[in-house]
Amino acid sequence: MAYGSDLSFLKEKLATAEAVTVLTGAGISADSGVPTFRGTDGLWRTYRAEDLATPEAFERDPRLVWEWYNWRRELIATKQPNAAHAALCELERRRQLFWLITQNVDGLHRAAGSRQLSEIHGNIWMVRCTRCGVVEDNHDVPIAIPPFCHHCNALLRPHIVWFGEPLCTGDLEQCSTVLQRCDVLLVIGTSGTVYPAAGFASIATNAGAFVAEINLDPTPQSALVDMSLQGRAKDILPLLLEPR
Ligand code: BJW
Ligand code: ZN
Repeated sequence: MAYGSDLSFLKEKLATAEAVTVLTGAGISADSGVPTFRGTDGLWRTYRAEDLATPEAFERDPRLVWEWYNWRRELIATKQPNAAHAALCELERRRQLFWLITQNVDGLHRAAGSRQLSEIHGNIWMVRCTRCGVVEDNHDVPIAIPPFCHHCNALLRPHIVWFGEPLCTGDLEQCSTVLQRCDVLLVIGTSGTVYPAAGFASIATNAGAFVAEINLDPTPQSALVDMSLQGRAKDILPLLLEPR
């Protein structure tokens, strides 16, 4: 059997777990054709994070930052959720206590039907006013560059958490609750290098959860988790749902 006894062990853990929490990163959407950040074809190979994904970059050149986000919106608009996104919806459907924490801004978990989730780095399909703070859905592709607020006419920004910006307090509280409470944490397709999410696996471990990582490659987290399954998220996650 592919992935051997580890897979059946994890299935057993999931079957007996009362609460399941999942943390996802760019790797789960890689299977849908959305570029990751740090891989061989990753976005940060071509673009410098500090030129684009920081509040300073936006202050310096909002048009440049919006052009990059518009390009990513155009790309993501052509992509669909894959079997891994679908498997997480099914896991949510089967469980009373389930929570999905995603670092992804592409909205593919929502598109797949996940509802019990926190998008801790925001969502590329939402905009926020730099003056009045209103947050709105915006699916325009292309988006007007730069876009302005319909309420107060100030510049709009992507509703995304950039480097050096704090995550939303409500999201952090929810993450803390579901990491402390879970019996199993699945960490899927993340390089585990961006904080605070990079610290989530150890919070769950310290609280006594069984932590399993699913990733194409080993990561800095591999040594601290209870199990590392190496492979594509879209191949492994559906296997977890098969009958034991
Ligand atoms: C597959 C696969 C397949 C591929 N199947 N797997 C030093 C300097 C400056 C800052 C810091 C610093 N030290 C610490 C910081 C803080 C900083 C940070 O952590 N930086 C590190 C890089 C060092 N963090 C922050 O700034 C955060 N805020 C914060 O800490 O606030 C504190 C504060 C408190 C009070 C007041 C003020 C501040 C915010 C971080 C926000 C990060 N946002 C980004 C960019 C969003 C922009 C956008 O998307 O447009 O979010 S960074 C980028 O990385 C993006 C991702 O969500 C995030 C995580 O990346 P992820 O998902 O792990 O992707 P990859 O590409 O790294 O990995 C993909 C993985 O998938 C790989 O492992 C592959 O092997 C795998 N894979 N195919 C399975 N098919
Ligand atoms: Zn406004």
